[in-house]
Amino acid sequence: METRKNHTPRNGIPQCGKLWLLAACIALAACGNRQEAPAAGEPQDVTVVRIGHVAPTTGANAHLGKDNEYGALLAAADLNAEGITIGGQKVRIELLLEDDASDPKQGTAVAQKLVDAKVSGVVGHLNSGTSIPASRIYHEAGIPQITPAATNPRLTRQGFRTTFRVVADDTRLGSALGQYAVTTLQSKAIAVIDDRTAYGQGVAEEFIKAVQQAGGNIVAREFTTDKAVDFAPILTSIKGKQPDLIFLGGLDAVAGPMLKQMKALAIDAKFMGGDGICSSALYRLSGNTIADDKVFCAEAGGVEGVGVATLEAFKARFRARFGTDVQLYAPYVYDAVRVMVAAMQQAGSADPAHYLPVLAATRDYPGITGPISFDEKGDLRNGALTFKTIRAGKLATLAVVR
Ligand code: ABU
Repeated sequence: METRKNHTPRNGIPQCGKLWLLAACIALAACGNRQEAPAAGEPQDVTVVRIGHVAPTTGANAHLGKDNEYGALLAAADLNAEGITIGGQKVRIELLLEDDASDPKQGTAVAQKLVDAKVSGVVGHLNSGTSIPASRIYHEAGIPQITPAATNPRLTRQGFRTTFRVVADDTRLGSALGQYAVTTLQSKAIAVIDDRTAYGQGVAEEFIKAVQQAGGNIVAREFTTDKAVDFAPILTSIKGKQPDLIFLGGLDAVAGPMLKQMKALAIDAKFMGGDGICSSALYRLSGNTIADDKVFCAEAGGVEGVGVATLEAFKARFRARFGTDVQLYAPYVYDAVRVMVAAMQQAGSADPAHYLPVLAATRDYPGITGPISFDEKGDLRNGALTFKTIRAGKLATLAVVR
């Protein structure tokens, strides 16, 4: 156990020097201490700080969820290898990994589980549809939550001081993609499909607004679900409207099969989506059917200049460690864990009450995904968007915009 004295210092660790206080200290630790005793065999002067991580590691989005989990594991491994201290105490970061299966009910259940486990903070969730309901639970418990992926604007517009996001939101994403479709890709007749999730519906609506403002025409509006596998009826209907571009509000697990079925139906339109389709897995999920410069998407972040080499070095390290490429959000997860721990270090405490204001005041934290500053809502200030296409089966960067 850590050295204990008869007061609770700013770092939130109850410390006891007198035996008669031990019972009270143990009770206090159970109630509010966010740092745990070292594991068996671990040096006794190390305290454990627990951070929750949530993503869908089962179901259709499991490949994205595992990617996130690996990003968190790499951040924790790096921090532990660096031998960090918080409030002058040696610390080991321990992750509590949870699976929400992209399901809002499971999302709130695991959020409550992490609150009950008294984690110091949570990185996640991946989906807007799980992040939004879970954010209330973290807010009520006063526990900071940083999403590395959920882009629905509502998430950070609930007045919760505990909610943070290290990517751009769908207002920016949908709007930039709508303009890009009309002005850069010169699309005139555009069909829009969304999967009725918080993300898919939101990004599609922002996209439509921007297309119409830029003078493009929406010639078809269709809906599917994030569980659907047969898109032939809506694609057949869309084909009759002869669009030159089809936009999907949804994730790569829907986009991949949809692209395959577009090919089968001889639909030659370009295909566009938000960050949710902008993954290394999309080509595989499409049955390797994507021709060069036919699919366009935007990652809700990005780096330029020297930042590109830093990010590429991370991706190489990730590949060497996990034997797989970064799929999409792992670098943002890595940054989310590290920026949270940096706030704890600066505050000298892993107690949310102490480090939350420091986290909120983060300015220009040097992340591998670019500088991180939060605005008053907990959103990333001045984040980039990276427009990408697929060439020779791989994502290729077209432009980074701010
Ligand atoms: N940002 C796309 C994937 C996650 C989500 O917002 O649901």
